[in-house]
Amino acid sequence: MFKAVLFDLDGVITDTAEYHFRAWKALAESIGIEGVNREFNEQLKGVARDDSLRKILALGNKTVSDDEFKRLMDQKNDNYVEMIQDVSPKDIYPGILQLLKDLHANGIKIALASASKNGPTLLAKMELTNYFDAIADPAKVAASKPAPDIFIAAAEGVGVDPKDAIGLEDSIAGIQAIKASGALPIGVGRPEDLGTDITVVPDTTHYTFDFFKETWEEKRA
Ligand code: B16
Ligand code: MG
Repeated sequence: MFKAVLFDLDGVITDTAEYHFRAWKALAESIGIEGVNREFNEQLKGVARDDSLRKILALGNKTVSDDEFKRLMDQKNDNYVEMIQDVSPKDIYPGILQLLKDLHANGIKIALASASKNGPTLLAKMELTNYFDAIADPAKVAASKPAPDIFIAAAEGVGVDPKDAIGLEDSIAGIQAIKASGALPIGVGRPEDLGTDITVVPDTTHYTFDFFKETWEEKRA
């Protein structure tokens, strides 16, 4: 049986992946870069703020000074932070609260493995902080997703070997990170985006304790 579940946040616990997309699109357009559409956005999902900006600048064949780079990251984040002001418990994706309760009741550790520096603020706004036994700090990990570091840190935070954990993700970078950590990925989204070699569910209503037990039995037992 698995001992921990490592949660991504944006796109797994709530719909903030959509706000990240809108904020990056607006930022790109403000510097004359078109093409940050939903297809391109799949490459940004789960990717840290600086790495996301690098990908967008590469898309537009643009180079900027270090000062300008920092200013652009701040501009995107200020816009994003404004968008998430009204996030509340109503915005928790269907099934997630019940899942957290069931995991807790069954002694399964719960950890956050989000790349977002806004993660703790969002958990607080959704009144979910108390369910988490550990929150990995993305500022303290060496390499961002698709590197496994944040999932390894999240597992360490709850004293569990990543091999004994399930990782939840909506992004291809995050799925790669989970695989590299040794945890078992269960993706939410489309197999064509996340891979046909792993378990992928279409939405978070499928994220149930029973389904996780079945999947673990099937893949790991
Ligand atoms: P921030 P996750 C990721 O969160 C987002 O998917 C990604 O779009 C964002 O750029 C990244 O966090 C950094 O977020 O700019 O708020 O620090 O999916 O890992 O929960
Ligand atoms: Mg995500």
